[in-house]
This record gives sequence, structure tokens and C-alpha cells, in this order.
Amino acid sequence: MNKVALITGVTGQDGAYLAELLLEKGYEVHGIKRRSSLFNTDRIDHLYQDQHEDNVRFKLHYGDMTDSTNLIRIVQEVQPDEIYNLAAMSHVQVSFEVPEYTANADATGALRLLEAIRILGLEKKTRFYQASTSELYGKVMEVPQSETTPFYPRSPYAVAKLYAFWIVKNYREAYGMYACNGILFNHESPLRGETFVTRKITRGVAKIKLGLQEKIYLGNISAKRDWGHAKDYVEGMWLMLQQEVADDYVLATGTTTTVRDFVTMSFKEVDIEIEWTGEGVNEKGFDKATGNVLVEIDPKYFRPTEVDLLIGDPSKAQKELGWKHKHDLASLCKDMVQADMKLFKRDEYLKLGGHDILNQNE
Ligand code: NDP
Ligand code: GDR
Repeated sequence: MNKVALITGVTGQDGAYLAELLLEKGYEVHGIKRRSSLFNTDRIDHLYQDQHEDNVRFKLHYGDMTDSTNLIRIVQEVQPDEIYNLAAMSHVQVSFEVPEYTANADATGALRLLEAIRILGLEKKTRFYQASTSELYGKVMEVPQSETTPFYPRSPYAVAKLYAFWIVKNYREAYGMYACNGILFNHESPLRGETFVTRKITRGVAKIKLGLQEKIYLGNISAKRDWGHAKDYVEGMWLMLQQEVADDYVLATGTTTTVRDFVTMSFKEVDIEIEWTGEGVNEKGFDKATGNVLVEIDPKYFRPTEVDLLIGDPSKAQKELGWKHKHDLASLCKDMVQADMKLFKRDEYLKLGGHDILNQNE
């Protein structure tokens, strides 16, 4: 019998990589997607299987983390061996704009799923993974940050995720459920959402290189993050649910880099050397060869409270799960810039008269 997994947030970056991984491992994979006025399944379209065929192993259900009856019905129908709760309003800055919704989806949403498991009497059958985050550490209390570092969340997103962290731990202790928190540090990929800083940068770099954009506007470029590749991190999520005893684990690379250095690295991938001048909001990055300013600061991207430095200590996951990241930041950056160059080549072609060329050929 194939194992059955249910993934919330299957249309997101991690959901797509995890669904792919579990299908490769022979699982039957169910995903929850939200109704949207446009198609929102771009990241998983390659996994789609015609639902009329026999032995379909990838199925989607409409649902929402704010709707408990819907979640109970899906869990009842799917009877999952494993639930991966990846759905969330996951943008830290946006959470300052929609704090109540963020709490509803990210904090109470996790509770709704745990309760669905209880209500349906699946506590002994269904294992639960919660997408916890390095944002829980927030204000720097110690470095590197590990499973024992105290939390000090610095955004409505992080505060909502703090509730989810503790409710998962509480249900594990109260009801003996196999429930884990993966405290994951930032992980990126060519599938990363376009408004997270790495993807915003690699898209901007590709567009600038192809003559489709003049400059990139950023916020706090002195922030430091421990960036890994999403592909490595979904493997860690799966490993957490395959142990004898449920526990919480940090996944990280153990190295940290400023946003500024990520910008410099990304431009280097397209043979542009960036030099930095000025300070604070007046800091600028310019092309050493042409003198053109390619990066400027826009204070609108500053957050009311910031997380200045994240650097994780993944030694518990390495020791107990045998997990280790395979991609370093240089290869991640290259992967993302190359993918965005490929993506925007078509736009360059259209800008250079591709429409006319196409029309002439008709
Ligand atoms: P994404 O933003 O790419 O994906 C989030 C997913 O959640 C999307 O599928 C989205 O649907 C779905 N979603 C959002 N709100 C709801 C809702 N109310 N009901 C149902 N589904 C909803 O995030 P990532 O893939 O990057 O991250 C996955 C999880 O891991 C998130 O919980 C995030 O907070 C957490 N995390 C991420 C880290 C990272 O660096 N990527 C690090 C640590 C934790 P739609 O496509 O319709 O928007
Ligand atoms: P983060 O990721 O907040 O760490 O949350 P993000 O890429 O949004 O920001 C990283 C750092 O870059 C700074 N920054 C900017 N950020 C964005 N988005 N846009 C900008 O223009 C910009 N300029 C500078 C930010 O201030 C910040 O310091 C991600 C999400 O995936 C969360 O869901 C997850 O929990 C954490 O990672 C771990």
C-alpha cells in the first residue's frame, strides 16, 4: 500500500518541491489549493495527472486554512498517514498590513488541522509536520540559533508562527500525537515567490541584463540571512516524519550573507561588477563598467521591526536525521539567475520586435 500524504500550501514553493519528492517516493499525494480567479497551479502543473486515468497518485482539493469544516472534510476523505502543513500567509512585511488574517491562517490554521486529526480519531495514524520558521528567533538573542535558542518574534507573521509552534508541541505532549516543528531558515529556488528578496533580486538582475528594467529598489540590504535551497529542505521535512519519536529540528546551512552581498553575487552571474557608495537610504549600487546606478534604497521596503541576523545551527538534524544541505549559496544564486534569464528572454525578444517578426511570418 502506498503511503498517503496531505500537503497544505501545495501551490507554493515548498509545496511543489515536496509533492515532487513524495511522488518520487511512491506516495499518493493530496494537496489543498485555494480557489483563485486565475490559475494558481503553475508550480505543480508538471505533476498533474489526468484524473480519469487509473492509479492517479496526485490529487488536488479546494480548501482554505481559515475554514475548519473544509479541513475536517478533506482530512476525513483523504485519511492521510502524513500531513505537511505548509500553507501560510508567508510574507513577513505583508503580515504588518494584514495581521489579523495572518493570525487566522498561520496560527489558528495550524490548530484547525490538529483538531481535525483529533476529531476524526486519527491521533495514532496521522503524522504532522508544521512549517515553523527561523523568524521565531527574531531579535538576536544568540548566534548561531539552535533548537534551544529563546524566541523573540518581530512581526505579526512570526508571532502567529509562534502560536503554531507551541500548539504543535502541546498537542504532541497532551495527546501523544506524532507532530514535529521544522524550524527552517530561509530557503529559496527558481520557484521562490517574486516578492521575496532573493527572487526580486534575481528577476531584477535578469531584466536589467536584458534591457527590460533600469534598476532595483530594495529596503534593508544590511540584513543577514542563512539562505539554502528549497529542494534540500523538503527532504528534511520528510525525514522529520520518518523517525521513531517526534521532535523539533532546525534546518539551515550554518552560513550567513547580507542582502547586499547577494545582490553583488547575482550581478556577477551576468558579468556585471557592482560597486557600492553612500550609506543608509543613500546607499547605491552602480555598474563599475558604465557608472549606471542599478540598485537604490526605497524606505518603503523597511519593516517596522526587522530581524537583523539569522544564522542556524543544523547539527541536531545532521546527527539525528542524517540531513545535510547539498547546495551552497553560490550554486543557488546561479540556479536562480539562470532560470530568470531564461524566463525573460522571451520578453526581450518581444521588445526587440518579436511581435513584428511573428506577424511577418504569418
Ligand atoms: P509560499 O508563500 O510560496 O506558499 C504558501 C502556500 O500557502 C501557497 O500555496 C498559498 O496558496 C498557501 N496559502 C496561503 N494562505 C492560505 C490559506 N488561507 N489557505 C490555504 N492555503 C493558503 O511559501 P513557501 O513555500 O516559501 O513556504 C512554505 C511554508 O514554510 C510557509 O508556511 C512558510 O511560512 C514556511 N517557511 C518558509 C520558509 C522559506 O524560506 N521559504 C522558511 C521557514 C518557514 P496560493 O498559492 O493560493 O497563494
Ligand atoms: P524573510 O524573507 O523576511 O526573511 O522571510 P524576505 O526575502 O522577504 O526578506 C529577507 C530580508 O531582506 C530584506 N529586504 C527585502 N525584503 C523584501 N522582501 N523586499 C525588499 O525589497 C527587500 N530589501 C531588503 C528584508 O528586510 C529581510 O531582512 C522569509 C519568508 O519565506 C518567511 O515565510 C520565512 O519564515 C522566513 O523567510 C524564514
